[in-house]
Amino acid sequence: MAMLSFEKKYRVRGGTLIGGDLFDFWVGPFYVGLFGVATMFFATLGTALIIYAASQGPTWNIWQINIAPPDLKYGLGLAPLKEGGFWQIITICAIGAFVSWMLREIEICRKLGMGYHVPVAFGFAIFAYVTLVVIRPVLLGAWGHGFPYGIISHLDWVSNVGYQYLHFHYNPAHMIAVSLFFTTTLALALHGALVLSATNPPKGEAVKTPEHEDTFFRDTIGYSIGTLGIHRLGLFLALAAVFWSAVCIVISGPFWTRGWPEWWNWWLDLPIWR
Ligand code: 07D
Ligand code: 07D
Ligand code: U10
Repeated sequence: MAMLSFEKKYRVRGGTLIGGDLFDFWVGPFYVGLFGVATMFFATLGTALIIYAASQGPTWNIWQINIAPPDLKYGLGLAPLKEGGFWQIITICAIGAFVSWMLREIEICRKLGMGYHVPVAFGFAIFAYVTLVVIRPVLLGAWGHGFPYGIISHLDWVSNVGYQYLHFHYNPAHMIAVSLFFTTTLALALHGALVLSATNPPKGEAVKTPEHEDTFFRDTIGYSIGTLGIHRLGLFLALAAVFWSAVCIVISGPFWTRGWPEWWNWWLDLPIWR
């Protein structure tokens, strides 16, 4: 079906989660929906607050703008605007915008009669962000444990928190997450390369079939996961990478307060060595 007639067929009302027909329409290519309006509301307010908070700071240098969370002394309470309050409201706006975006994706999936894989995947990214700015700070008892909003300052936070545990590479969940991220890029490179090699031949040559793709990997490594399987694997690898990232940071502090190299002493302490 050509895209234009397809659009006529599916661009009908229905499939919304709440609100019935309210905002159930398109603006140009964008589906709006109640959650599109909610996304716009939170994103606009959040961005305006970032710009206003930046105007109260010492610099307009895009790399150096820094909107810091409250001092630890405020614990889990509200802070004055210029002492972390902006960060707190911006965090609420960010979560509001991300969750609304995910719900809008769900409505679009429902309209199209598709699975919810994309919103579920985005949910994992939101979960990692919420782990950093809500779950871990709450477990540690202060919003001040969230990361600051700034391009360079958030890198400083990652480095400082890493060294707080002496050597973050020794965090076992970080190892799993890093390996999964590396595996994700390997899988995407193999998949992209394989599909292009089969479906984008030089002019005049025939496009090859999935059997060619299967056979390539059977001849090379003895097994092919298949054309559907590689997409399942890719999604699994990426989501697992983000999940283990959330684990690696949430255990740092709330569940392990010493250096990560020391965690490995359990190996030296095994009774079999005694
Ligand atoms: C390519 C999709 C497009 C998205 C883009 C990001 C903004 C921020 C805000 C001026 C892959 C848009 C950026 C809206 C502008 C202001 C106030 C996605 C693509 C292009 N980081 N991080 C970056 C965020 C965290 C880390 C770049 C966000 C954690 C390291 C960009 C979050 C930790 C490095 C950025 C977030 C961490 C970066 C490129 C949220 C652990 C880099 C991102 C909401 C996860 C790299 C200068 C990219 C860099 C980088 C955005 C969280 C670590 C500015 C929005 C706290 C080590 N991060 N980050 O391409 O060059 O993502 O930094 O959680 O080296 Mg970060
Ligand atoms: C949080 C992003 C969520 C994004 C959302 C969407 C917008 C809209 C709009 C473009 C999780 C935002 C959207 C804003 C934009 C438009 C239009 C993703 C998030 C919701 N590390 N480390 C990780 C590596 C070291 C440390 C994760 C490698 C050092 C700390 C990953 C190395 C020390 C933390 C990872 C390395 C250290 C991490 C990040 C190598 C520092 C974390 C990925 C090769 C001295 C963070 C949950 C991630 C984490 C994290 C990789 C080194 C410290 C596994 C490869 C040794 C403190 N590191 N790291 O989580 O787990 O993505 O966060 O050396 O907190 Mg590490
Ligand atoms: C994949 C694939 C595949 C494909 C694919 C893809 C994966 C099978 C078939 C897709 C992949 C690609 C295209 C490759 C490139 C992608 C990446 C590298 C990923 C990163 C992407 C980007 C960096 C792009 C990011 C762009 C974004 C997020 C778009 C930004 C959009 C907007 C700002 C508009 C969003 C719309 C919303 C929220 C709703 C609609 C709203 C409007 C149109 C505006 C009008 C507003 C209203 C009506 C509401 C009014 C607002 C109110 C009341 C609030 C006001 C509040 C105030 C405070 C003022 O596998 O193969 O091929 O293609």
